[in-house]
Amino acid sequence: MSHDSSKDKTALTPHEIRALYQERTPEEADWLAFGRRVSADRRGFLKNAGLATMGAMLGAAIPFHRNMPAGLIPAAFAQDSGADLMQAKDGLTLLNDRPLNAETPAHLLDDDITPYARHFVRSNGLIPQTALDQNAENWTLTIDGEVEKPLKLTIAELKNEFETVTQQMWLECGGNGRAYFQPGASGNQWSVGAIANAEWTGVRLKDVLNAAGVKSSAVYTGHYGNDVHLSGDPEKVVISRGVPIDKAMEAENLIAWAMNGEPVPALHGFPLRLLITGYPGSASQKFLTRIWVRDKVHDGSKMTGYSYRLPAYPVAPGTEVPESDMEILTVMPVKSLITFPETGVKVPAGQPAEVRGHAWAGNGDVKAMHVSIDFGQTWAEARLDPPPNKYAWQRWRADITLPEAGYYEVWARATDKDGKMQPPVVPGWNPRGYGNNMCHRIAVFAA
Ligand SMILES: Nc1nc2c(c(=O)[nH]1)N[C@H]1C(S)=C(S)[C@@H](COP(=O)(O)O)O[C@H]1N2
Ligand SMILES: [Mo]
Repeated sequence: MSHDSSKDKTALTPHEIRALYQERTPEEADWLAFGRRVSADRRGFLKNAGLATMGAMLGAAIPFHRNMPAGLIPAAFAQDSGADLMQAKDGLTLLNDRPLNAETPAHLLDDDITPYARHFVRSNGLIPQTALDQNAENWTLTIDGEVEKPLKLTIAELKNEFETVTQQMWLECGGNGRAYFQPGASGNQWSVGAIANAEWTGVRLKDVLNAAGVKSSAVYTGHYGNDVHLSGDPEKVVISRGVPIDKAMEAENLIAWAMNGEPVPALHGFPLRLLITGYPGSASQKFLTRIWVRDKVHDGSKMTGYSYRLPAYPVAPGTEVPESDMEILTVMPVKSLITFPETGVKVPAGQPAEVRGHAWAGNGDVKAMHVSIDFGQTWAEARLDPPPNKYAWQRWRADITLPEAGYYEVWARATDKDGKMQPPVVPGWNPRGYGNNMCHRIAVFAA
């Protein structure tokens, strides 16, 4: 394809535009894509035909075009809508397409190992070009900061120099259940489906940190990826969270290159992603490029303010909590899902019917599982399998018999190893709607 003809400029697709900016200097790409010339002060004013070209492609005039720096790909072109990537997903509910966020209805999460097609997607920025192109050729992971020997590892070195581990790991967004808070909280309105349990392959985070030699001054990790900020500004960090160093050194955390036996898909962090167990999903950096070992609590993007933070004390719904009273959300609370049957199902009255799902807890194992068919008046113990490995979710099953025709609800309640249970109502209101672990319930009609 030739980009040199001025006639067919409007024919460039967003993909072709991105390719130009990858292959050429920003100035060349500006000129080739839009006829934009760099002015003497290098701010690259768009003029005449170039401005008209970009405006035509955007479908709108650009009032502040004089402020657009050279080499800035308009964010509107910086990524395809994502619809193409979502086509391989099966039955997910799209909450936002820019950034791409989609959750999975509970009844589609019945598999023990969540297939790619049903794994929720949570993006804070745009999927990086390297992931879209499945290009891991020059990928490196840097470990630096409070370490004896900073490392810069290729994926081949990770694979060759450390023991490979494959294990199931659940991953839940800290905002899962946000939709049920009253008053509501801003952000993606996740209902129950920002949870999944895939099988991940990689190396232990602990082994890599030990190879770098963690200094006694280490306090926290800070994670970085190469995804693109929604503004398109390469200087802005999309999200950079971290965990206390003791948590980071837990044996089950992984730096993974494969999910369910395939290279980590673009939507889930190609080519490398971190998996921190038991913490909100935001600690599990996708598109992982760097782990900065800090001598203080990490203060990266979305570590501070109200992001992924809870009030240090219980507050009444709607309270304005001062920022200084907010604490980092760490261990995720105990929780469960009913994945079979689907809500609204009809079952015969007076006959046993199977109900089943999964249970998980941020502090490790789930100890017990109960179900109720009478709005929480009585609870019957369900059969609960041990996890195949620590921090995989656990299968539970129960047989229920609905005594006569009518409307029932099945409620499910998990109890963790410390005896903490899921509440029947939304717990702990907080300004941004994190950590809702209320019992999952489904409607069942007996006939
Ligand atoms: N680089 C990067 N890593 C990230 C995110 C992101 O936007 N960018 N989102 C985080 C959040 S908030 C969650 S819940 C999980 C979601 O992982 P998934 O999209 O693979 O389900 O990734 C985390 N890691
Ligand atoms: Mo999240």
